[in-house]
Amino acid sequence: MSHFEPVSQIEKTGGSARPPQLQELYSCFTSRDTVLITIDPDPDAIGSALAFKRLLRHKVASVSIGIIRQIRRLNNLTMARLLRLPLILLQSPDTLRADKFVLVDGQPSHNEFFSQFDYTAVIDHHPESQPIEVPFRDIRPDYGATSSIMAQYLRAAGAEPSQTVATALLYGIKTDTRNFERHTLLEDIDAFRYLFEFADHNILRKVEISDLSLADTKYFQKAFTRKHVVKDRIFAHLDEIPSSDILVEVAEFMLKIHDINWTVVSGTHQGNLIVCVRNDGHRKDAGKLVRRAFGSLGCAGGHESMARAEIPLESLHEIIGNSHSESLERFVRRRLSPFRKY
Ligand SMILES: [Mn+2]
Repeated sequence: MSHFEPVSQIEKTGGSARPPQLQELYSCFTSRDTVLITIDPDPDAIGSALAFKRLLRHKVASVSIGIIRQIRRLNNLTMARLLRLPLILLQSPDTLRADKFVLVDGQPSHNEFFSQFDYTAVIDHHPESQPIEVPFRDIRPDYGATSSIMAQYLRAAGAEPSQTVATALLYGIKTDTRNFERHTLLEDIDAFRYLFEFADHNILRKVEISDLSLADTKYFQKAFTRKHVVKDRIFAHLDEIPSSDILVEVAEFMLKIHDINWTVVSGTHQGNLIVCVRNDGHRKDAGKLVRRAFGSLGCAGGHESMARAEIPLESLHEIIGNSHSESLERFVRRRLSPFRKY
């Protein structure tokens, strides 16, 4: 969950920067407890849960980590596989049995699944959307990642993180702060520096670059075969696509090409033409361009460096007379031509 707007600066320290309340936390658990940590499995949540499990080692009878949905992102699947993460999919009532429940990187009000538990502890960095009444809570909305908070708990407990825990926490911090380009505190950087020497950087690198499935490669092939270069813009139309994610992957990849400052990758999905635009963000406004080009036809918008439009093929039919592949391709290229004046 990312409720943060991008900011391009590192704040010195947050109002909620304070030492972790370790003894208070420990006093909520006894050695007979079986504990279930529930998470929505994104990297920050996974890292935080592993750290919490480490914190409770030898303090309780058992700790398991339950995920409320299957992991689908390929980077996260790669991490789960390479680090052999002990994640249980919470489905049957059987998997939900425990004496105490913990929530990290989320709040009970964030989804219905979480709201069914009586949590003993909640640690999170999202703004408190509804008052959280649990025995132990540590909410620090100014932190870039919950993983940074959890790294502080590990340090306070004198619990050296294993390679697995450190790698997952590091990836959590890198993902949620988008490598410190988004909301970041000095505390996040501090946690990063602390974890760095414990992590497996080969695994981390493989996890970070594992964006593609083998099936995706045919869209790259198509993009390179059908690409049109107009000045510093590259256009590629991929026809029917399984999801718009592949447009993002191709558009971001093609931005690596020297002298290309804009990439425009389009395709059709569920009766819509989807156009994905990327640039380097330097004195450019992709959102504005896309709104001007397509705003009257469907939904269109974005930021300086990234934008997207979705236009129902039905309404396009009226403008271009058909929805043939070549017609759609030409339509996008004309509307986003660097020579077009708006
Ligand atoms: Mn997070």
